Amino acid sequence: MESLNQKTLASVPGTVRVPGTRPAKAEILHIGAGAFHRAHQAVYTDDTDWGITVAAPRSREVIDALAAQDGLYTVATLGPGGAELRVVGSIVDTLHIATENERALDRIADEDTRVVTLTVTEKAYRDPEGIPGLLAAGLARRAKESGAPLTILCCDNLPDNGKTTREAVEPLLDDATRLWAEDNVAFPSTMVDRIVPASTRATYERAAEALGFADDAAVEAEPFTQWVIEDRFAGPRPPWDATFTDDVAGWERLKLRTLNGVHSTLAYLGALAGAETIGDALALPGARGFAERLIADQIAPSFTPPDGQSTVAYGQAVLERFANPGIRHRCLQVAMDGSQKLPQRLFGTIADLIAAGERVELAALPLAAWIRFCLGRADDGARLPLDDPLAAVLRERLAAAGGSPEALAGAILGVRQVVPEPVASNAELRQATAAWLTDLDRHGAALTLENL
Ligand code: CS2
Repeated sequence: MESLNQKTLASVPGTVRVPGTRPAKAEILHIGAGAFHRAHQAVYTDDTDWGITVAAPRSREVIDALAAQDGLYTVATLGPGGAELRVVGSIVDTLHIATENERALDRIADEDTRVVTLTVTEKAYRDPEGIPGLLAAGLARRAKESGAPLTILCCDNLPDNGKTTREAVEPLLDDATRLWAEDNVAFPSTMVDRIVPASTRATYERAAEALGFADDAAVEAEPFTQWVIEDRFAGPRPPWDATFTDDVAGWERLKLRTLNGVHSTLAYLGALAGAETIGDALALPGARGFAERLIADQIAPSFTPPDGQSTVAYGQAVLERFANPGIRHRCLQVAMDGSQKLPQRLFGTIADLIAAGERVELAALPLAAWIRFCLGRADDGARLPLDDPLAAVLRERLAAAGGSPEALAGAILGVRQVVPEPVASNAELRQATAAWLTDLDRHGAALTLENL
């Protein structure tokens, strides 16, 4: 089968939306070629006349597929009425950082580059040799060459993600670049939202069938999409149809604690119970009721949502999105990197509940489910992969704790890089976690949920 590309685009059937005039250059350098970028920022950009160079840090599979297709690929939106397909044309160039480091630095320095966007996962900001180092070296070159202002926009699910990015990059700058950056580089915070499962064979087959051409970079996503951006750009702002605001922190907290918090909760409980997807986990008897209680009794009282928002109503909408039968988001995909995700998804909630003198018993169940997940066996004895940068630390601590639930809870609560005070030393939380661990061990996750 011939591939989708600029030439074959003209023969794509009218049922698939196609881009008009493609952008002539890339004002945006995006780092991280994952499915999320292709279904989120690249789609927002496709509705403008700006273009993107997409850079992959390591794996070159996606950018090679994109390059062979002149940057074109399909997004399938999977709603209740079936799939709606659209070819996206905003990506005009690709770059492989591992083998083209110089070109990557040139692109950061290039005055035509106005914005650098990032989807590199939570853990990438902790590795000074990785993306922060690249950004710092690129900024040094930019400061020396054009000196043109630049916005660096983190689109990863971290709280205060602009500040997190700035704090990862700033210490790596030499004095002259730091001085220049103070006035010329902005790190706005953002809240990004769209459920985008990893592409599977079904994704590629659906795209090929609709297009009549092969598409090795196709992605699929839910209909919902949202982007809230702190309105603090250095230099021009892309004309994205996003919400620009002065206060993005409230939106980040609402999304991280509610959507992502419940996502991780369902991922661990679901994986233990043998559910394949988040939708399957939510359909377990008792799971939806538990998710609703977790939102109403623990997540909602932990913070004040942005003006006009209700955490409970937002949570209900999130659960509807999780139940979308078109979206097959695997529990194991959401479960990965728990040590990097749970601080902002769960421990922040627990810390604020403790500070407010509230009970934390229900919030201890997702923690217990994560601990049991880290032990590596589902309830039916099947092996569960621990895909986490701290896997070795977590395993070692659990092994040293022996089998008692109290000791297991204490072992994980004691991981300083992950669990903040006062969460780590809270006796009620530790006891509740141990009690849930006992339940999970005796009855399994499915029955624990059903018995709630
Ligand atoms: C998910 C997110 O994989 C995960 O950890 O919780 O990718 C989630 O789907 C997105 O944040 C939704 O916007």
